[in-house]
Amino acid sequence: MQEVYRSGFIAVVGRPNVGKSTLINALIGSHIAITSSRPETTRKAIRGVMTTENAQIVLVDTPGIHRPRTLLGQRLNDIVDESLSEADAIAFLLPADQEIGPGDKRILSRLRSQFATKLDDGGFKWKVPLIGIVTKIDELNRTQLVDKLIEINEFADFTEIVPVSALQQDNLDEVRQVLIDAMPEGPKMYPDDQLTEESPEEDIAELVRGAFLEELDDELPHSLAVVVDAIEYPDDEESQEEGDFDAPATPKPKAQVHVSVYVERDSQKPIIIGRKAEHLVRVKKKLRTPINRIVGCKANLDMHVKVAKGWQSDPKKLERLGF
Ligand SMILES: Nc1nc2c(ncn2[C@@H]2O[C@H](COP(=O)(O)OP(=O)(O)OP(=O)(O)O)[C@@H](O)[C@H]2O)c(=O)[nH]1
Ligand SMILES: [Mg+2]
Repeated sequence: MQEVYRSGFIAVVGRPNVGKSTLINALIGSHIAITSSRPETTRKAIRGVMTTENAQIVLVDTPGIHRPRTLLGQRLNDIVDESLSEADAIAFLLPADQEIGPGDKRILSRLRSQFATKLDDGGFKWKVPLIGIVTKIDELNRTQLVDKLIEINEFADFTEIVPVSALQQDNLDEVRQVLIDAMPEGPKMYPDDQLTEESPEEDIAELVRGAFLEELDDELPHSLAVVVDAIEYPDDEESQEEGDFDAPATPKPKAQVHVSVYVERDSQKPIIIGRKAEHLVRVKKKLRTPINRIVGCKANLDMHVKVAKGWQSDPKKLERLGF
C-alpha cells in the first residue's frame, strides 16, 4: 500500500530565545533564519520549506511572544497571530534549561482561546495538533530531562511531546516524524529544492541584520532595522557581449545591492559603523559569498547607515521599514 503524501503549515511559537529559529534551520538543513543569543531576534514570519519523500511542511518561524513595550513589539505579536491563523499544527517550544514561567502560561492561554474548546471534564479539545517541543536538551543530564518531560507533560495537554537539541543535532529525525504525522494529507506545494519563500531582497536584509547582530553587543541590536532599497542586476546584453577579440578583457559588471541600515538615534551611527568603518568592512566581507549566491552573480554591497528617530514606536516609520 502506498503511503499518503502529507503537507501543511506549522507555526513554530514560544517565548523569545527558546531556539525556534535554530531548530527550523536544523530541520531544513540550511541557515534560512537568523539566530542569536539575544531575545527578540526574529522579526518576521519566515517560511522554511522542509521536503521529505512523503511530506512537505512549511515551518513558519515567528517572533518570540512577549509583553510588548513598543509598537514594534505589538507588531511582532500580530505577526505571530497571522502565522497561527494559517497553521495546520502548532509547535510550542519550551527550553529544557529554564523553568516554565508566566510567559509560557500566557502563550498557552492564548493558544487555547484561539484553538481549543473546553470540555465538560475541564479538559480541552484542540482544533489542530499542539506539539510540545522541549529544546536545548544538551543542557540537561538524563535524570533532569526525565523530570523536565514530566513537568511539561503536566503543563499542557500536548498532542505529542518531543525533546531535541538543535545545536547537537540530537533527535531531529524524531521531531521531523512527529511534525509530519501531525500534517493532513495534501500535495507538494513547492519544488524540492526551494527552502524558503523569501525574496532576494528579504533574504539579504536579514543576512545583513544577522551579520550586524554578530558584530555588536548590548542593546544596540534592538535599534537596528535593515532594508534592501534595490538590487540592480548587470545589464544582460552587456555581460554576455561576445566582444571583439582584440579589445582587452573587461571585467564583468557586478550587480549593485543598495542597503539602508537604520538606527534609532544619531549617537548610534558611529557605533554601527565602527572605528575606521571596521564593522561595515567586516560585514561586507562576511556576506560577499552568500550575497553573490542569492543575487546569482558577483555583487557589490552598497550600505548606508541612516537614522530613523525612534522608529520602534512610530507607525509611519515602522511601515516604511516593512512592519
Ligand atoms: N544549548 C543549546 N542552545 C541552543 C539550542 N538551540 C538554540 N540555542 C541557542 O539559543 C539562543 C537563541 O536561539 P534562537 O534560535 O535565535 O531563538 P529564537 O527562539 O528564534 O529567538 P527569538 O527569535 O528572539 O524569539 C541562541 O544562542 C542559540 O544558539 C540548543 O539546542 N542547545
Ligand atoms: Mg528567532
